Amino acid sequence: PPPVIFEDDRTSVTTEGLKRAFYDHLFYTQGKFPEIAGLGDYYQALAHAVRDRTLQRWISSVADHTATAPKTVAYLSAEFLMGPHMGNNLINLGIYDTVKKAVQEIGLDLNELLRQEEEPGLGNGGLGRLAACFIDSLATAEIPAFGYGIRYEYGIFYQTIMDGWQVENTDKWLRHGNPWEIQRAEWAVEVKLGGHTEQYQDDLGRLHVRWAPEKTVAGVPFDSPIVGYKVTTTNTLRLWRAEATEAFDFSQFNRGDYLGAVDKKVTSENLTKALYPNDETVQGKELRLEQQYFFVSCSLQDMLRIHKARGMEPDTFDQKFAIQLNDTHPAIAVAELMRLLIDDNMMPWDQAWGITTRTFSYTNHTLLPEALERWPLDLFKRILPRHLEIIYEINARFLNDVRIKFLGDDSRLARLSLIDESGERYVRMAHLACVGSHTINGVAELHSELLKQDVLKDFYEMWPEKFTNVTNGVTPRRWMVLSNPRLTKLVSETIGEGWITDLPQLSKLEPHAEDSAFRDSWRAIKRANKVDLAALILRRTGVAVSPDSMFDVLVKRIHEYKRQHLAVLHIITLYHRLKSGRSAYTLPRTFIFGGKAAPGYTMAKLMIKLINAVGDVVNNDRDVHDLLKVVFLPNFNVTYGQCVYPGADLSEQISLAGKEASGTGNMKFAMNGALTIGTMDGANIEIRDQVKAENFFLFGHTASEVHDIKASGYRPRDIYEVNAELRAVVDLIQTGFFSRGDTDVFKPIVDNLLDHDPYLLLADYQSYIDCQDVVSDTYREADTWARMSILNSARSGKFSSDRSIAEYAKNIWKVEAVPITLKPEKELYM
Ligand code: 8GP
Repeated sequence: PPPVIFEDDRTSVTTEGLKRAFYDHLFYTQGKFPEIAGLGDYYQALAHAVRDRTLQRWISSVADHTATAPKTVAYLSAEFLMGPHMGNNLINLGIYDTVKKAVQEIGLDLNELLRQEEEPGLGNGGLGRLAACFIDSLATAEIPAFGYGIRYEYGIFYQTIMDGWQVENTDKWLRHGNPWEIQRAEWAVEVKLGGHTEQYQDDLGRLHVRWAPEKTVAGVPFDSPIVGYKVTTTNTLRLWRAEATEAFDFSQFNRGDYLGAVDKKVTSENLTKALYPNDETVQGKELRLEQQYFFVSCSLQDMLRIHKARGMEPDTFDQKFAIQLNDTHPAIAVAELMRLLIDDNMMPWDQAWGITTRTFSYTNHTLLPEALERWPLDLFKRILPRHLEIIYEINARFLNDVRIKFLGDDSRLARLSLIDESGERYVRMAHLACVGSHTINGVAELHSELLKQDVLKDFYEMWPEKFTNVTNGVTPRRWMVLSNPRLTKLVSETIGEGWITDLPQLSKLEPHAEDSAFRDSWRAIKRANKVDLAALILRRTGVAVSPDSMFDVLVKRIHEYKRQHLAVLHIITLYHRLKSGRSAYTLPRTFIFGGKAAPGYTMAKLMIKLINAVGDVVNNDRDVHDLLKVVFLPNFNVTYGQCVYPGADLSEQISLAGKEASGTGNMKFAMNGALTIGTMDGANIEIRDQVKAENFFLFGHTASEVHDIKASGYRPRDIYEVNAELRAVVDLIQTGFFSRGDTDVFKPIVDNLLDHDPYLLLADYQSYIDCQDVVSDTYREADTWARMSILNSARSGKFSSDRSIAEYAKNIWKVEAVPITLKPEKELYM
């Protein structure tokens, strides 16, 4: 039935107003009427109606920021793994329930509409998702901020599983358009690439350098609103898309080479075509360096434009912008800001360098050596000739300081140099980031310590005062309120709603752990969430799992250091015990895996195949009596995470100590009441500190023990020889039991474990198995488990990204909240 209410208020949030807006957009935006519209149209109509409701706040924020020019954060990140926008916007706008009702009255189901959204998967994993949580917290804290990144046409690949193997498919997330973005063609900028540099004299006879590029591409910004939770502040996520510059098209066109011009156009647009799907390994590809430089140059030019538009000169830039480098992907910004200040704004070197080093700070996200970015010098010079000159100059001045501080220490000079000259020459991006930043931080206490002791030791000795820690966090808006409405309702009814923006208030739940009625409600919620998760699993894998079994979950990128295969050794251990009649009763467990392997990472792909192969055998063996189920949920992403974390009983955080910088999934699980089995790694240590040892299942060697084991010559095969149960387990894989007798498939895994085992699976095996036995015994005591579950959630307050952002704001960025007054629409558009 058509709506009847017509209001003047174009962004009314009454049910009637929302229904009217929905029909308006179905008609005027989608060009459809109900009889021919599909679910996709309904989603788009609703999305536009919701976007309209962000605009009054968004424009009010921009208007205030423009007028008062407050110090602004620019979070530079090659990845923003946002996940679906709609649900989050409904929560943060405070209109979830009204919209649900409006949609219902129209005869539709909000959840079904939410499922229509193609999630923007513009990130690989932890690093990209952290950026998304951080911009949510920035807006909620009312801090003026931009997220700057790349608008990849194809995000992280879509994973399917065929015959147990990962298959990658392109992620066509933009195929139905993106209602959450506004293209700002008028703020496009030009980015140079390649060519050479030349010196010239100005009218006063001073020498300058000019960059004569081989080509230029245009960067076009696409803006999405980032609405703070129940505040007016709405910040901007500005993602850049590469396009051909008009100048280019024309020059070729005029020479009559029309197809050549089109070809060039395609080449330019290739720049932002696809996200590199590698998590923690570098791909020394030219296109990747171009992507990095492209978005950095676009973003810095944009900030300088805004700065000038606010009536200020470049010499005050550092007072108005704090730029965070999310890992080294944007580290070229240090040289680019220097170039813009020196070459384009004619600023003297020392002044420019002062501004630059007061502007940047750098977050490191990994200790893995294979993730440290370095670019072959020749490649770098070919693409960024001017930046190489600037880097040489930065390096010369820097090494001079080193020489003075550590006289006579030549090997230190070689270690610290921005240029690696030990063999083929490389530009070291982490070094550039360290030299150009006033603050350097790791993402959990252990990680920040290890940075100082190991990866960045020489920089720590040079500038100890630059180093600090900011432990990661995750946004409770997406990861509790949106993902777990049942728990949110119970918690808010029990302690009020303050926890949503002040997560430590969850501690008020602690006394309720002793209340049996509360524990019953708590368990009923977990059970209902497990029913939902079981339904998702059935839909995506065809495997029926019982919500009465323990849901034991390991979801994250697939990597040897994260040790998904250690969890597989545990599964096979239980299976072997059942088959050999060694345990009369095993607790029913459902092992749920999810995560993507980098397409070129053979071992990680083999780990996926192993999980599926074991699942095939175990799930179908009648002797097991459905006590064990193993599922691999394909294409784990933010959307699935929202169903997985709330439905987990046990969170597996089993990386080798000293390898996982922080982890953030561990925090999402704990908040939602899962207990953790984990090593002393990353933020696990801090989670255990908070929830207390008795509510955490700890196993494995510590980082310093790992160091000692390796130093004294680790021989994994010795462990295999003496541990009979482990031997039986490895032999099952080795003899082809899970591969229909094929002894070749899993040979690389087995050989690696027995002869190298760089991630010490065998050294941690027994401790893990023993710990898992304790987990099973504890889970059998449903009441004990519920108490522990409540305490985990109640004590997870530290792990809100609001806390992380408050620390960055106060200690690193020196920025403050700028409350925004909502202006009447009429005032804004007149
Ligand atoms: C990740 C770390 O592995 C993880 O421990 C941490 O929680 C997360 O960053 C956020 O700090 N690192 C990466 O995701 C990473 O290095 N990704 C590569 C794509 C660069």
